Amino acid sequence: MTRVIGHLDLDYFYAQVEEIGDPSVKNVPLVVCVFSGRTETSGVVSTANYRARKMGVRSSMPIAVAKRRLEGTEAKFIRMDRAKYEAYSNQVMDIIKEYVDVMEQTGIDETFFDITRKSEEDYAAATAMVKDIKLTVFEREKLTCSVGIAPNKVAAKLASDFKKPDGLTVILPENLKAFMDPMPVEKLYGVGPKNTQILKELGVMTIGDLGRKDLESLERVFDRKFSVYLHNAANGFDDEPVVSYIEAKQISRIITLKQDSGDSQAIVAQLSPAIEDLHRKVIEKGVFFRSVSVIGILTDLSIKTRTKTVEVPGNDLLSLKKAINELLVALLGEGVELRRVGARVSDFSEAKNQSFLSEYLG
Ligand code: DGT
Ligand code: CA
Ligand code: CA
Repeated sequence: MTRVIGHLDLDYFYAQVEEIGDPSVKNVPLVVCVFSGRTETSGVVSTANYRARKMGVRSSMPIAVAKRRLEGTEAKFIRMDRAKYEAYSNQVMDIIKEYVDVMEQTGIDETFFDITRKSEEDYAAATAMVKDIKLTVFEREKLTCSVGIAPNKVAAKLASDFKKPDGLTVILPENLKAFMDPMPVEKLYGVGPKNTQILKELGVMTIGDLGRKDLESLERVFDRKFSVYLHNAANGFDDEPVVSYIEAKQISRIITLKQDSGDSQAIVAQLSPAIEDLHRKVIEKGVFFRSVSVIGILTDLSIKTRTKTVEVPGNDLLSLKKAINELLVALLGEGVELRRVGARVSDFSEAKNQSFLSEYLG
């Protein structure tokens, strides 16, 4: 079977949403800022439109630096409004869901999807389907995105990043190696800055270089599982299924950590916005949940889950955070490092008596 896997990423997402709200900013450099509040310019750039990027503005750059680069222009600096972007994100994800067999959302503005069955394994049909998805997202939400289609997730992710903005890159199975080989090795999914450094010291610059390394020499520097993953992925073999974390009977959010970590406090700090987002969804759906889970994706890409179930269903944010913290500490107690981490609630019942809230998971 040849799989047909897609990866979709919305273009300059937060800034694009801001352009919808105020079309007058479309023709000027636009910077979405996370103000820390200390002084008028303290804080960092969340993202910027392409006009601002052309002048050297980048995500996570200090706002003061961005201001200097955009001096003398009519640049606009806007405060980040995450709730607004989440609303757009949810709308877009709902559109994609209508088209695909399975969807795995991996961030506020990106998702994997599997359309093997819907396209009957035909890349021409798949391409037409994705064009339709892009058109519908644009017509309904006025947002552009970039999409990659390929026989596996690793390649689909590379493909969505290949042409931006408003790109569509289709990698046919027979072109997979030719497409991947010249790419810088750090673009390969799962290869973070630390591993890139190690690989470069081995003389591995491109994915092609990595594919030519034999397994034994990789195993000298990485553990077996990760070595096998690297070797296979670089040669175009990746069986990782598209897994829907968000099924009808559960709600979940998953994030990729800024760097691999085994420190529960550092992880919770990064996971918090996702937990709050998940909680908003719970309230929106009007459900109580009985089970809370933490999903950890380890550095070797294996998955560990911890679940806590209680008698009395609830939907209280503080208790939810407390439960996730406990589960995470238990999971990390085994001495593992996480690459990605997620939170999930399940076992739903209809929300009714709000007085249960404070007791939940207490
Ligand atoms: P793209 O995909 O290259 O057209 O540009 P974006 O802006 O969509 O970049 P992406 O996909 O990496 O990130 C999606 C959103 O996440 C982005 O619009 C703003 C937010 N974001 C990305 N990087 C940072 C960061 O370093 N700090 C903060 N606060 N937000 C970020
Ligand atoms: Ca994006
Ligand atoms: Ca993204």
